[in-house]
Amino acid sequence: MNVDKLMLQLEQKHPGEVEYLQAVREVLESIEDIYNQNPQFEAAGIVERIVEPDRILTFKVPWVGDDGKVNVNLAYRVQFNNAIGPYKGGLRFHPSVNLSGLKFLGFEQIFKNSLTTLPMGGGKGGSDFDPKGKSDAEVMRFCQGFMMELWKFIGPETDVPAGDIGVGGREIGFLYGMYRKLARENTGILTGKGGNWGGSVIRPEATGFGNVYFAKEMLATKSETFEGKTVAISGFGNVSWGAALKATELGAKVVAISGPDGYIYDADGIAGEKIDYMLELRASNNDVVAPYAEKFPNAKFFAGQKPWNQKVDIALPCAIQNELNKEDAELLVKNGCICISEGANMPCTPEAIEVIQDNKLLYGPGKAANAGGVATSGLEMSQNSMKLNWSREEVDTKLHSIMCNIHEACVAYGKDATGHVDYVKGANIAGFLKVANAMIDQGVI
Ligand code: NDP
Ligand code: 2IT
Repeated sequence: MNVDKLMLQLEQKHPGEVEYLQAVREVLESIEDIYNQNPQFEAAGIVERIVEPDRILTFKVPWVGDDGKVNVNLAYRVQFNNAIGPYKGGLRFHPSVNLSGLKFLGFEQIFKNSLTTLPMGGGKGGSDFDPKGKSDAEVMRFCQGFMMELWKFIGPETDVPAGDIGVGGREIGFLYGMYRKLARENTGILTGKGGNWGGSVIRPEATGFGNVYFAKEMLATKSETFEGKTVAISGFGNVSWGAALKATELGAKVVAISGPDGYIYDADGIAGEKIDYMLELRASNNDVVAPYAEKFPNAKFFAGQKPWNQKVDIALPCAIQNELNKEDAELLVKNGCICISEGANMPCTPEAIEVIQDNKLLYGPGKAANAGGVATSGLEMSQNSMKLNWSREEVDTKLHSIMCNIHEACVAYGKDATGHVDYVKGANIAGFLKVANAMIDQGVI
């Protein structure tokens, strides 16, 4: 394999799909050596096959607003690779959703899901529908319209969607209700379900908890812990909420959290009732963080800024792709940050990653560090298959051990002669090998 040549061909085939091409290049660069040392991969055309999705479903979702007007949104499901299990990955409802974004997310999901050691292939879907500012009834009608089309293409052994940005418990409920009606079945076709209709405990917290568990393992390689450390987190969504809870529990102080309007800095730490207040703000359907500084006057609000210009020990980007750029990385390094662990998918730009790695910070890439969410989805699927529910302690113990195993896999494939661990390389190689070997075992299909 020649990465530059392959990338040139892909750029010609998929012009303008910037995020997808970015995600593919990173993986190919990591696996290049191991790929070329093992000619069976080239012989089976693994790279040419793995970079293209098995299929992409595109459909429209017409729905009626509360004002009686008809709206039409575009929707997709990218079924990327199912060599090791049913397609698995979230649904994103956000105005920025387009095919390039979903292809990058579906591609990353192949390797992330492989790293969890659970039998899940890679997929992703979503729509440019914006749940923000919509009434519950509007969200329900949209979700019902979305599922009216998608239900034919998913199933517990075929494709199992879940949440992502803009898709949480409420949306999963509306989607599940429509599936159940159309298919006349109660099966585990979605994860992130409610606790009394097939959901798993810990799934809401799992991505954030898992991210902190992964960072804890990285810190331990330097004989460090979360105890007494300061933490900055971006986004105030599902992932950042779980990360803030767990980091606080482990003795760290979360001093900055951002929303789309800017970030708040609270030297006293954002914990307890303050996290509850953040949840209230989020439930307001605006996702703003500014009012926090009015309620807790020791805190300061920085309009339109990112939390990466604060001096912190640990940074957890948990909002969206390409949100932490080269300048942000330089600031974090300059201010003495020792660890960056990605709760979001691909939040650091390639230039930022270069700065972070050149300065040898502990850096956990999303496909390893945020795999706790989908891992717990896998545990939800197991419970659905058995028609049993595990306790909170059982699920959390399994999640913790999966995150430790992912960390070990990254170390196994990412450690160099000096003892430094390149977690990007480690995660990409470990995730790739399992899927590639499965594809070889199963022939050219
Ligand atoms: P949520 O919808 O719960 O929250 C995301 C929040 O981040 C929204 O409030 C959004 O606001 C805000 N946001 C968007 N862009 C920015 C920005 N540039 N700066 C600050 N805030 C911003 O999504 P999740 O928490 O579920 O997802 C967050 C990230 O984690 C995504 O990258 C997702 O792919 C990833 N992830 C999620 C998993 C899960 O289980 N949910 C699992 C693994 C990864 P707005 O709507 O205004 O843009
Ligand atoms: O990016 C992700 O891993 C998710 N949004 C969770 C996917 C899942 O199927 O739980």
